[in-house]
Amino acid sequence: MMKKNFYLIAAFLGYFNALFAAGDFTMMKPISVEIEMQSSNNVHVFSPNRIRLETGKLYKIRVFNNSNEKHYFSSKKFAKSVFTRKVQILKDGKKIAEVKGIIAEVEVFPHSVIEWWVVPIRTGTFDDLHCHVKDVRTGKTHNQLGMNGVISIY
Ligand SMILES: [Cu+2]
Repeated sequence: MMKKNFYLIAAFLGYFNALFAAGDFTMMKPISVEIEMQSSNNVHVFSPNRIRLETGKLYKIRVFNNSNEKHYFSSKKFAKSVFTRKVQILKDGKKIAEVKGIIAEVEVFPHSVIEWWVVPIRTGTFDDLHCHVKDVRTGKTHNQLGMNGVISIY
């Protein structure tokens, strides 16, 4: 699987170089997509819970957690279908860190925001977006309580 991803990324970078030979990929402007992690009592949701992206474009997926609990933004199918440029971690609206490399999922702490910068490289409809944090009162996962969604790449 790792090898397959490597070839996909290599193919993508080759394609990208051919398209923007005179440009600089790192200077490309991202398209901002905002997703809020919401939770109160027994309701846990991603808003929106349907996300639509296109291959070959750079996205800055801003994941906000304004709730009092931590949440995961986890979709293995999505993670395997994008090239991650970086994950930016913000504190009080200011960047405090950038993480680079292959990212499988992100966890966002209460009242925090992260930015997952990606370029989708494979099309598909990925129905495995979920949060696997366990709710202590009900014993159910946030996924079971509604915190899930679908990411489509065209
Ligand atoms: Cu959650």
